[in-house]
This record gives sequence, structure tokens and C-alpha cells, in this order.
Amino acid sequence: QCEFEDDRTGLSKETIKRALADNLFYIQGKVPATATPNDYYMALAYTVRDRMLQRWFKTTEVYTKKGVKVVSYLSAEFLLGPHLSNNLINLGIYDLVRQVVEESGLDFVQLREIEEEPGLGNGGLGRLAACYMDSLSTLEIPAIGYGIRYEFGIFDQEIRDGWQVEITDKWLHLGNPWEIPRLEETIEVKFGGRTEAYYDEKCRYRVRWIPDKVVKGVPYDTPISGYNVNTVNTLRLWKAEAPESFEFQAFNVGDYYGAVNRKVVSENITKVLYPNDELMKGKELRLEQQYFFVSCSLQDMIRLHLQKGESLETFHQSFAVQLNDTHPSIGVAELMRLLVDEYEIEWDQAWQITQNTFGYTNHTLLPEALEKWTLSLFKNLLPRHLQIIYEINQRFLGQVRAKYPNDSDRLARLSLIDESGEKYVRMANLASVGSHAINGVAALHTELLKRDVLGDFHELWPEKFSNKTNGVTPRRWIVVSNPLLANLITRKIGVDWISHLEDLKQLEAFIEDAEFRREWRQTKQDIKGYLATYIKENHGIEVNPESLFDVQVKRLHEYKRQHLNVLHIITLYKRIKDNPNIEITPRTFIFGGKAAPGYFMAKLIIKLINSVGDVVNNDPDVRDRLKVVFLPDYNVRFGQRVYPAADLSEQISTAGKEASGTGNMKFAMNGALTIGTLDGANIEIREEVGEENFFLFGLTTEQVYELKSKGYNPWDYYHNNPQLKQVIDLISSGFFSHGDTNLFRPLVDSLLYHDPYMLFADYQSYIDAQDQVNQAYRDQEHWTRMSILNAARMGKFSSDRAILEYCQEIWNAVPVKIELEE
Ligand code: 26V
Repeated sequence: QCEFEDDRTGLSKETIKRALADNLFYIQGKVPATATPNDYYMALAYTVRDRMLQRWFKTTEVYTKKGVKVVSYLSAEFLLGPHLSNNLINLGIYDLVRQVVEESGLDFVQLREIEEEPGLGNGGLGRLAACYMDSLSTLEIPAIGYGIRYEFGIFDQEIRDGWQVEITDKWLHLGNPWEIPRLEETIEVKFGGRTEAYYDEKCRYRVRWIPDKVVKGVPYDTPISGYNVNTVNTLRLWKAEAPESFEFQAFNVGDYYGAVNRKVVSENITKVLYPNDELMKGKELRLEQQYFFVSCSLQDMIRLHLQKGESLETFHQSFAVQLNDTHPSIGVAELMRLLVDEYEIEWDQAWQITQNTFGYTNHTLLPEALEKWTLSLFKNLLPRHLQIIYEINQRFLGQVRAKYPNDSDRLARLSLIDESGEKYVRMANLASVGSHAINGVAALHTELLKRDVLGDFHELWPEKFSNKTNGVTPRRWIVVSNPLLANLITRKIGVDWISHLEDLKQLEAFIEDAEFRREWRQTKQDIKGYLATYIKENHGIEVNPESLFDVQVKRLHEYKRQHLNVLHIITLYKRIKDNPNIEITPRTFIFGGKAAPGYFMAKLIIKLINSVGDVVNNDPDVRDRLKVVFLPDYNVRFGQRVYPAADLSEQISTAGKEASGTGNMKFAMNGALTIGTLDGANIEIREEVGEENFFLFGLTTEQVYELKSKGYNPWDYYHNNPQLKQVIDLISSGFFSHGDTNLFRPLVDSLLYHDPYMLFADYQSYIDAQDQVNQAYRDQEHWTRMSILNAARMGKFSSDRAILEYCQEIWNAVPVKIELEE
């Protein structure tokens, strides 16, 4: 008998074993005697990738057929996290491959941990894009993600002497087995120069753009598998390269080093990911990045559309393009330029196509976060786009004037150009005018968007607005990250919940089953034990796995109020110091998160957390009842460790400031309870899980506005609340800074004299809610019931639900089954 399975597709143990050995030799060029763990990891990754390729190829082929509408998700960030485990789960071969690896005498966990995670995003916005790519594939929706292949992703964070230190992220240093460069699909992008008007052969007025620089965009494709389906969509990330031929002139005139320098400058475009939560004054390179990837992507889509044999009049029937925040919003002007200048379509028709193509998702209400670029910067880099934006604006303001005569204030607010001082192009206005759909990312956020930030646009076009509450993928955030809990759930209700998260509701039927509750509690306990071991081994800190794990992991920002959490810790510490024998619920406070490198206050908050930790963790009076750990370098991989181990999820932003939050969903799905404000998606989570299973505190958005408008004075709260005063005074006294009374002064002064995020106004309410948490945790039976109900009622927050809504209400996209002929 000589029937062999194909080495690259076969799923028998023998075949996978052989494939692993083959890839080690033929791809890595190693034999076992010389192979490093990384060689084995690479061989394993190729073995898994091989098993996706046929499906990937088939999927791509189907999408080039006429009539298939493809969702194109444009995002400057995709925070994917490690690929290996996720793909194994989606392909349904996790246990099998693990066994094979171990039978080959290798350590599966060690290999899994070698993978460098692609950190091509800052936080929530980039991670949302990754969850959405997972759901698009799982729901069999034809989709392409377009973005930037940053050579350096989000920096690695180290903590030295309590301070954040940034280290460059060299995620590509050992090679990336998950991507395939498609050199033959390279695209050219123009920059700078000037424009020139002319009349064409039919005597029509036209404009041509004479750039002073051309850069090549090389696509690198990564397969995005769906769960339990054949669909494998593509994430296409662009890398900037200098075109060799373009520099010939420079070589000829002997300016060799000048030419080399221009090459380096071109390739800088995709060097590094910028923080998205830092003010971007004059960051020309950032606008270059945005235009670069958007132009590559739109040209790519047009090429694909024309390849189908379609004409450009139907472009919007081939692609639904979603703008993930304003970062890709230059796409509105770029599509107009391509259609009008390069494909000679009449303006009005081009505008129809453009508006029908784009949808815009807003991700923040913070006024300082709205992107705008100075006219001079814009004109230097994109002279033709500035003209187009002026033309769009003129026509748009004409409409507005007709509808609202003599309302110059309204015109000034709606204009694509901010003319109140130095002139700027307003990217949110460009995105709003150029899209047929505008959405916020949680119910409250959408309401506030309609009322404030985009209020004038809402009045003009109410029908464009809708809400699409965020969601997260249960594949990565439960199955991959929390196999113990996933197995327990599956044993009770079967496996369907993994792609129909609403099914988790069925767990409620077991709430009276004492044995089930015991298993649930034991599972959480085991996972907390793993985290405790990890913390001990990697950071040398002993934590008590029986204590309440109180976790706040997210970017460091004043509006997220990590320092409010610190005020609670100091309050508890003070109680112990005043009465060392006081009965308190033992707690472990776990923090993680990066601060934007230029954000001093956020970095000072990190220093404060570590300084308070140093004191609390080493004070014998505390007797280990409180522990504070700041875990450095919070990323997707560490998220996967920490969400499953949390008892309490801190979602404590000032009401009205957090657009949605998505960590809040990952915690609750894994059975953590939330302490939170009525902000972002917290409101909807509380609605789903029931108010009796949620620890609520703080002012509402309305109360925040009211208090602000009648004059908020933090000083009054400080004086009228002795407990708060003691806490603040303890920080000021230098108690946590070896007697240095200056170290935390900027932070304390900001709170005492401004407190823009109203920590003092919410302090007492927060402390009271935390005291209720302590009480509740003491009744473990009751806590377990609440934990189960939280997980059971999280169905709404699957990214599958969110993507389905986008498909039906914005994209008009439908599933396309991928069949594999045998
Ligand atoms: C931008 C900026 C820029 C200037 C200074 C301060 C600042 C602060 C925040 C931002 C936010 C950038 C956009 C963003 O990441 N939004 C996040 O999107 C998530 C996915 O929708 C959502 O869950 C988070 O609530 C939202 O902050």
C-alpha cells in the first residue's frame, strides 16, 4: 500500500510529524542537532500555515468573481496578537498538533511562547480591528483588511526605578512566517510637488499632479482564518520602498549620496507606529503614513475591481470601505482624485461613488483627539488633495447655505477647513461628508456624538448616523486564552457557543447546581494560581491566589483614572495603618498598560503606582493582605493571561470619556465582576448582566456636565472629605517618595486645582462601591453566582454580533461559502 497524505495538507499525526521535520530541514535549513527552539517554532508555524494555504487561495479566487461584495477595513492599526494558537483553534487542530509536537520530544508551550506578537496597534482601536477581522472570516464575509506593516510596532515597556522606559519593538528580527510578500502587486504612491491645469483633447478642464517623490508600496499578506469554516481572508499590510529607477537622474548627475538619502527617507514612511493618544502637532510623517497606505489600498481595490471586468461606475458595489477612525479619512479625497483625475469620471458621479463607498467609525469624543492638519503641511505633501478638499467643501457649504441661510456660525463649524485661527483641515468633517454612514462604538457614545462632536452633521443628515456597539472575539478571548473555562462551558452546553455567543445564556440553567458552581469557582482558582506562579517566576513578587484579584489593564491615561484606583489602595492602606488588626478582604491589585512616550502625567501615574506598591508590599503591618503589582509591557499575550484570572474588572473612566472600552467585555466573559461608571459599553454590560451583578459608582455624564458648568471645585471635596484629605496629604508629604515632596506635586496639584477628570467628585462613591465589593467577595457562593451570570449574559458582546450589524446596516455584505473540492 502506498497511499500518502500530502505533507502540506494532511491531518494525520504521522503526516504532521513528517511535515514538521520537512519544514525544519527545507525551510529553516536545520537538522535537529543544530536546530534552536526558534527553528522549531518556525517549522511549526509553517506547518500550520501550509494547512491554511489551500483555503486562503480558494477564498481569494472566489472574491475575484463578479458580484461578490468585499468589505475593505481600512485601519492604521491591527493589534493581532500571537497567531499560532489562534490559528490552531480556528482550524480545529489545537489538541492534535500539540500532541504531535510533544510526541516529537518538543515542548509545545515553549515553542508557542517564542512567537513575537505583531504589536501593530496602540490599544482598543487596533485590537478591535483584529477582533473584527476574526469575525468577518468566521461569518464567511468576503473581506480585506488594509493597513501598515510597521517595522517597529508599539514599543516594549520596561520599568526602571518605577518609571516607564521605552524599548524598540523588533518583532521582525527572527523572520515572520505568517506573511507572504506579493512583490508583483507593488503600487506607486506620489507625494509633494505641484499641480498643473490643462485642457484635454476634448477641451475639458483638467488638473495633473506633478509630484516630487514617488514611493513604492509592497503588500505583505497575512491569512486570517475563520473558526470552523473554510474562509481565510487577507490582511494586506503595506511596506514603503524606494523605487530604484526613480533615482537614476540623481545617479547621473553624480549625487549618489543624495539619492541614497532619498531612498532612506522614502523607506522611513513605514518604520514606526505612532501613539494614537498623543497630540500630533506637526508630525508630517504620520500624514505621510496615512496617505501612503490609503492610496495603496484604494489603487489595489480599483485594480481588483477592473480585473473583474467591471467599470468604475459600480465600484461601490464591489467594495464597502470602512474608515477606522479618521486616520484613513484622506481616502475620501484620494478616491475622488483617482476617479476624476486618473479615470476621467465626472465630478458628480465620482462623488456619488465615493459617498456610497465609505463608512466612518468614530472612536473618541475627546475634543483634543480630533485629527487636524495645518494647511501648509497638507499643501506641501498633498497639493492636489487640498484642491479637491476645497472643491468638496465649496459644494458642501453651498448645500448647507441653501438649507440654513444666514447661519455663518454653522457654516464655520461644518466647514472642512478650520479658519478660527491658523488654518487646518478637519479630518472628521472630511470623513463625515464623504461617507454614507457614520457610527459610534457604544450607545452612549453614539448619542453624545450626535449631540456634541458631530451635532451639526447629525442635524443635517440624521439618517447617516447609527450605533454599532463594539464586540470582541470569543475565540481568542475565551477559547484560546481560557481553555479551562471553555472546556467547562462546553461540557455543560456543547460547543455551539463559540460561534453563537448568545448560547452562553444556557449556563443560567445550572446556576442552582452546587457542583457546577464548585467547578466554576475551582476553575477560576486554578487560573489565578497560574497567574500567581507567573508573577512570582517573572517578577519575583509573591501574591496570594486566594486574595481578590483586582485588575486594571489598559493604556495609561488621565481619563481612564488609574490614579483613582491608587487613591483607593492608599485608603485601604491607611485603614490598616490606623488599625493593624482591622478585618479586610485580602486583595491583589494588578496594573498593566503603556503611556504615550510624550505624556508626562501618564508616566508619573505609573511611577506613583510603583511607589505605592513599594511601600504597601513591604510594610509588615499589611501582612500581605494587600499587594500592588504593575506588570510591565502589557500586550495581547499578557491580556490572554490576565483576563481569565481576574475577579474584579476596573472600568472607572469619567462618564462620557471612554467611547466604549473592550477590555470590560473580555473580563466579564471570563467571569470577572465589574466595578464601573456609567460610561461607554459599561452601561450596556450592566444592562445585560443585571444591576445586581455590577458594582456601579460615580457621576453620570449629565451630572459631569452640570457640575462642570456650574463650576467644579476639587478643593471643596478635598476639604470636606477627611479620608480623601488624608490620602492626598500622604502623597504630598513624600511618604511614597522617600521624603521627596516634589516628585508627585504635578499630579497632586493637577487634582487639587483642576481635576479635569473629576476624581475627587467620584472618590467617595468609588470607595463605597469598593467596600461593597469586599462584602460581596466574602460570600463566595454568592460571588460565584454573580460570576456565572456575568459570563452567561455576555452574548451581545461578541464581535460576531457587531459585524453582523455592520454587514446588514452599513456594508450590505452577505456571506459567501468557500467550498473545497477534494
Ligand atoms: C486620542 C487622543 C489624542 C490626543 C490626546 C488624547 C487622546 C486620547 C485618546 C485618543 C483615542 C484614539 C482612538 C481610540 O483608540 N479610541 C478607542 O477605541 C476603542 C475601540 O472602539 C474604544 O473601545 C475605546 O473606548 C476608545 O478610547
